[in-house]
Amino acid sequence: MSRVFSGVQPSGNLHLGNYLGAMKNFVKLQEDHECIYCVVDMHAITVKLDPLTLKKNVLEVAAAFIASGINPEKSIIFVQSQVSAHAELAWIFNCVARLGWLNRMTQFKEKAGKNREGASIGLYTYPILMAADILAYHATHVPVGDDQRQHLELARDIASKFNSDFGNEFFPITEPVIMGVATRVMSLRDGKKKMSKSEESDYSRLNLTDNKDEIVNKIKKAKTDPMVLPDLDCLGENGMFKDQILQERPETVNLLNIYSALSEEPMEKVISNFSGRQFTHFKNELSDLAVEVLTPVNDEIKKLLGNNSFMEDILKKGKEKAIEISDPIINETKRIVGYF
Ligand code: AQP
Repeated sequence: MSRVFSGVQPSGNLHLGNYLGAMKNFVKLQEDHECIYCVVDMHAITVKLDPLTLKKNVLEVAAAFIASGINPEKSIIFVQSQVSAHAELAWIFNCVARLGWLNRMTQFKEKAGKNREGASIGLYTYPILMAADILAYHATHVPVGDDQRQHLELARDIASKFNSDFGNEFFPITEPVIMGVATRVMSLRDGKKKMSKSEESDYSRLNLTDNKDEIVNKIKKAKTDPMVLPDLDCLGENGMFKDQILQERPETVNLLNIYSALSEEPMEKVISNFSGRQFTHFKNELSDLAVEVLTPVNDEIKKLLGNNSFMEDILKKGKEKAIEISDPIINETKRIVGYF
C-alpha cells in the first residue's frame, strides 16, 4: 500500500517556493493516496525561535495547508510535537545512522554557515528526525522540493541499515516525489539562490500572506537581465533549459519557471507567448497571474485564522489519527530493538 507523508516547518512566512515545490503537489496527491501532512515544529526549533511566534506560525502553516486545497476530511493534518513517536523513533535512528552520513549533508553546512561550532546539535541531526517523521508512518512516498533530495536519500539509508541490522524488512524504502517545473524556485533577487523563508530580504520571495500591491511591487523589482525574453532555442531536445541559459540567465529561467508553474502551461507555450518581448510586458503578465493564484489562498488563510476553534479541532483530530497509525509502528520498533 502506498502512503504519502510530508512536512513543512513553521519557521516563518510561507513563500511561493513552499507552495509550488511542495503544497500544490500535496493537494494533487490526496486525490489517489492516503496522505499525512505535518506541521514540523520540532524542526523549527533547531534555530532560535520566539515561543509565541512559533505558536502563531504553527496555525499559519496548518491554515495554509487547507487554503492551498488540502482537505482535512481526506488527509491527516497534525502538529509533529503532539505525536511522541517522532522523538522516540529519532533517538533510535540516532543510534542507527552514522556520523559520516550526517557530515555529508549540505543543508547543515549552508544553514550553519561560518559559525558551525555555534549551531545547535538539533540542526545537525535534523535529517534523522526527518527520517523518523516519514518512517513512523511507514510512508512510501514523500513529496518535497528538490532541496530535500539528499535528506530523503539519508532516510532510505537509515531504513536499509535498520532492516539489515535487525534482519527484517520492517521499514519501507521511501521514494521521493519531486514533481513539476517548480521543484526549486529561486530568489527574486538572485537566480542562483533558493527562495527561502530565512533570507533577509523580503524582496527575495513572494509570501503567501503578501497582498496584491506587495506581489506586484516585488515582481516589478525582481532581478532580470538587459536582453529580451528568449525564444524556443533556449530549450534542449529534452524540453529542459540548456546549460548555457541556466548559467547566463538564471533569473530569466526562474521567472519563466514560476510563470509556467502558476499557469500550469507547458514551458514551450510560455516561451512562444513571450519570446522577443520586453521584461516590463512579461512582468505585468506574471504579476496578474501571481495575484490571481495567490490572493484566494491569502484570503482563505486569513479567514481560517479567524476561526480558532475550527483550526484546533482539525489539529486535534489529525493528532488522534496520526497516533493511531504511528503507535503500532513505534511499539513494534521498540520490540525489534529489544527495549524492555
Ligand atoms: N525555493 C523552493 N523551491 C521549491 N520547493 C521549496 N521548498 C522550500 N523552499 C523551496 C519545499 O517546501 C517544503 C517545506 O520546506 P520547509 O519549510 O520545511 O523547509 P526548507 O526547505 O528549509 O524551506 P525554506 O523556506 O528554505 O526555510 P528556511 O529558510 O527556514 O530554511 C519542502 O518540501 C521543501 O523542499
